[in-house]
Amino acid sequence: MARIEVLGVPLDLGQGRRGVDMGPSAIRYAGLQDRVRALGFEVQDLGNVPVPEPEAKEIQDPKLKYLPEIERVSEEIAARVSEVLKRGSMPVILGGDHSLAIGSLAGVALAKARVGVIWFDAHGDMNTQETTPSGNIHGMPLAASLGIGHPGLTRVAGFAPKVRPENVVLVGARSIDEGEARLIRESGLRVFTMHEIDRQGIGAVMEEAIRIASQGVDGVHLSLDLDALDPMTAPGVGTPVRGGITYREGHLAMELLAEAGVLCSVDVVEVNPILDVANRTAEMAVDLLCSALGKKILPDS
Ligand code: 6HN
Ligand code: MN
Ligand code: MN
Ligand code: MN
Repeated sequence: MARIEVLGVPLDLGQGRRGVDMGPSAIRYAGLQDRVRALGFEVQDLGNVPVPEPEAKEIQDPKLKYLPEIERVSEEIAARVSEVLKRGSMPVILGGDHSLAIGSLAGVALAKARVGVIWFDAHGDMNTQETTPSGNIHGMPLAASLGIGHPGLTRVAGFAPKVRPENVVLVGARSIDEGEARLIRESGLRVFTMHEIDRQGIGAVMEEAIRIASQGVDGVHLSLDLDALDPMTAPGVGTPVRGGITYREGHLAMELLAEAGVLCSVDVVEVNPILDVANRTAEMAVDLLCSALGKKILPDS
């Protein structure tokens, strides 16, 4: 029986709004463990990685806010995630802001020779200290994983890059900063914006996304930023952008991923219960995760 190990990362240093550090609790409160067990998985919760409070720290570089703290947390996440994979379990990392993906992908890349990535997001997360409009590191994790940006972020776990652009797909984008648009074009990763989803449909987009991410790899990492979804469905996020993926598109996307049988690890990030309506976003996160893990409306047996 397949085993899932859950790791919470109450990280809010990568962005400016408090509350996303409560994401792991909110997702657990939404019934994560029972819901995943009901699918037939063995589930172990490893608890949370320790994360410093922003009030106890000072910002040193306004273009890379809380860089030393995020580096340290990333190293810890990387070590923990690679251990989970080496035990033969699937890590599910609960955020926390999206900067935690620097560490989680580093951990996956430590354990696997070659990994593909499907990055669900309203944003590009392809900024660097040179292009960032905010100085928030949660706008940089995809760039960092591709080896672009500050060495403190790109060289987590002692090596770079973690993934090759030909195996990276960004799905759901609709808010890309000027500088990161240039980096996206130069890096050569594949982007399916909301425009492509509207034109081709989420089914066709996901089939192509899965094909690209899984070509020649030992596993595909899903980095699920809840702001990829429309704010009507997932209001509890720090950087909402209207015009996003619907409830049904989100589920179909996850179901196709489950059918492909390529997933090795998952991040669920940017859930902010303080900004939410009655924990709706964490519940959506658990619903989507269950679909990604194979939940069907009408089970086979
Ligand atoms: N996220 N592009 C904006 C920035 O500040 O760099 C927003 C980033 C949002 C990141 O949602 O994970
Ligand atoms: Mn905190
Ligand atoms: Mn993101
Ligand atoms: Mn985002």
